[in-house]
Amino acid sequence: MDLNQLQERLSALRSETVDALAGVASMDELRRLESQTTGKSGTLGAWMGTIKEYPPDQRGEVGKALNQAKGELTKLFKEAGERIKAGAAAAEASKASSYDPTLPGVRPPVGSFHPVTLVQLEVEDVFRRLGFLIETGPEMESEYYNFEALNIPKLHPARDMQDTFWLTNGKLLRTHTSPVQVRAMERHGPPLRVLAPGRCFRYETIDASHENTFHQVEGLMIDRHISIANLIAMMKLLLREVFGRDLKVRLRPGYFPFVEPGFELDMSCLICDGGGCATCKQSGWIEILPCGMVHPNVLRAGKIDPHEYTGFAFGLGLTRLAMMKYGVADIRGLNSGDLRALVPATRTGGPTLLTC
Ligand code: FA5
Repeated sequence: MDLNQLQERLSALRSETVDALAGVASMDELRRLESQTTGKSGTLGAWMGTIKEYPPDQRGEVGKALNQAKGELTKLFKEAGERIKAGAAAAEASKASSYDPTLPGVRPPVGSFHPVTLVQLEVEDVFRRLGFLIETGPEMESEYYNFEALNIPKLHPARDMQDTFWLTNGKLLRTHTSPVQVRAMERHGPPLRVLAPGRCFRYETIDASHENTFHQVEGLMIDRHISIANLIAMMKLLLREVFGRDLKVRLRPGYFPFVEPGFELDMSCLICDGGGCATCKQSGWIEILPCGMVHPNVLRAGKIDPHEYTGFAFGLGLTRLAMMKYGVADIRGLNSGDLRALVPATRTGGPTLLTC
């Protein structure tokens, strides 16, 4: 194109840009248009690259025309940018002034602790008041603490009572919270009052009352002259505090190698009121609190003299306790991640409601 044609095109580009800018409402759009017009690969940028194609005596004129157009266009883009920014600020200001503090607020979503956590906190509370220490132990446990120190040597048939997840490093996932007993004896020595809540794992068939991952709370009290009477009083107190009333319970002999004598404390199933249902396997009773007097071999493993000290221990099924307290008929609901499982706990007013 010759110089005259270039000048006509520059003037057309100027008026097209003015028209286009009138419809631009955002900074993003503005930047896009600017780059298409004055950017290196935009219309004007391309024309700038043609200066050397003009005869030498016209190049000065061409360059001057192009630079003048670029200056004018740049000014137009700058003014449009200021206009857009001022518009956005005004819109923000008007939004702020339309805020009505008398309108009702929007209720934030609230959550609750998991039912098992709620019951655990309650149990901890009861025992803390009685001077118990809250202890934890490892979930990946050694064979020694999970079995041998608890008077369950290798090849002892009692190992079959708790189907075990063995790990490739020779350790195992603890099958109960009882390993914390000997760990606590070693750490603190007698006299001793310890409560150890935690997760346990068993390789077993899952049904309405059995999961392969569940929670227990271990309790251990060792002192001079501790007797079965102390054990029974403590178990009754625990259930009364958690349920807020006396419950129908039954105590029957139970075998656990780490206690002698051993007991099973069952509570009447609160899902069916003792009538029989899938949760209690139609028996009307839920196994919840096995317990007993600590076996002398276990005291010895914990470096405590059984001639001087006696003690009791219990292994509360915390997940089942949560099911009874909050009316959860199937244990699988509690581990499923289904938020509806939390609703009963929220309704009965857990100790803390968390704002998400
Ligand atoms: C034990 O685990 C013993 N360590 C308890 C104990 C401690 C006895 C101290 C004496 C002295 P048991 O296997 O019965 O015992 O489990 C204890 C409780 O854990 C049961 O009563 C039950 O409430 C709960 N439980 C056991 N297996 C499961 C499971 N698969 N799913 C949910 N809860 C379970």
